[in-house]
Amino acid sequence: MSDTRSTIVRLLSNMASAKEIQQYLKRFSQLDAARFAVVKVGGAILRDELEALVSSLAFLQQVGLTPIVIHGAGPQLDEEMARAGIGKKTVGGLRYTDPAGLAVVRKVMQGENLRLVEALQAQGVRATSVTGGVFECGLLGRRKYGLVGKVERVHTAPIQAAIKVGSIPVIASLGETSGGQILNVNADWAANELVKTLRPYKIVFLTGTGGLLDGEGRVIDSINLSTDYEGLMAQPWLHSGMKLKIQQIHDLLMQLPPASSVSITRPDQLAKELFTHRGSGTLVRR
Ligand code: X2W
Repeated sequence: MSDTRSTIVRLLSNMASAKEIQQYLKRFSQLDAARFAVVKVGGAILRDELEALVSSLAFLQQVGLTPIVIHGAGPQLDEEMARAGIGKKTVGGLRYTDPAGLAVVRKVMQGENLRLVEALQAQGVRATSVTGGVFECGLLGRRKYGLVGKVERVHTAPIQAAIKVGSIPVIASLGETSGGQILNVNADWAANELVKTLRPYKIVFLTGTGGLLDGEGRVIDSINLSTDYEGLMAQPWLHSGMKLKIQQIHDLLMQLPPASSVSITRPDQLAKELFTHRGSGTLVRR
């Protein structure tokens, strides 16, 4: 069975009616093409779930939609740096990046970007590699973080050019200063800046966990920030990575129109998230 058909069958077996799917399709196809969705893909997904990711993105292109993909490469960087004998140091969840580390970041980011683009193209999906020219950055703090960027401006021209020809832009989280110095940018931060500039209808973070997890490791269905945020942040079981993630989503949503929401799900659940009322993973609203 083709990837598209198997995706549709999976969708239907997840109890979405054709009518429901059509409703969403109609809504999405009426949007300006660049405002459909920003999909952030963590490095772990590229490593472990590339096939599911590719078939979900292929499906979207087959129904005429063009998501904007932004990816990281965290685990791959850990591995490659260890191999190069560069110790890992993080400051507040960000990787301290010295010049030797930056060389690894550039190589690995470009490699992972190309791997995804080639995997998409091998399935007949039009995809464009974007590894520079989008995130104009300043240094976050040279002494504290090294060559880590803080996004100051997002240049959308390379993204718009891809979308115009129906090609999925696949963007690496690399930044550069106005003087041309390449910088390491946290992929969640890069995704957030992209979202603030493009203001898409859907914001999706694809993670291996398939959502935000509660104290027992179960996926939390939905979080309403206006009622749940303070209580959630005070939970002893909420580990620091998750806390940072929720904080970032909170800050992002506060800068977007009130109806905006963020979904966190798995790549094989992307279509279900986009085309069904029930969605999948965790839905965060403000
Ligand atoms: C990140 C960029 C990669 C990333 C890093 O070096 O790990 C900083 O921390 P994931 O897979 O989406 O976590 N940059 C400055 O964010 O990848």
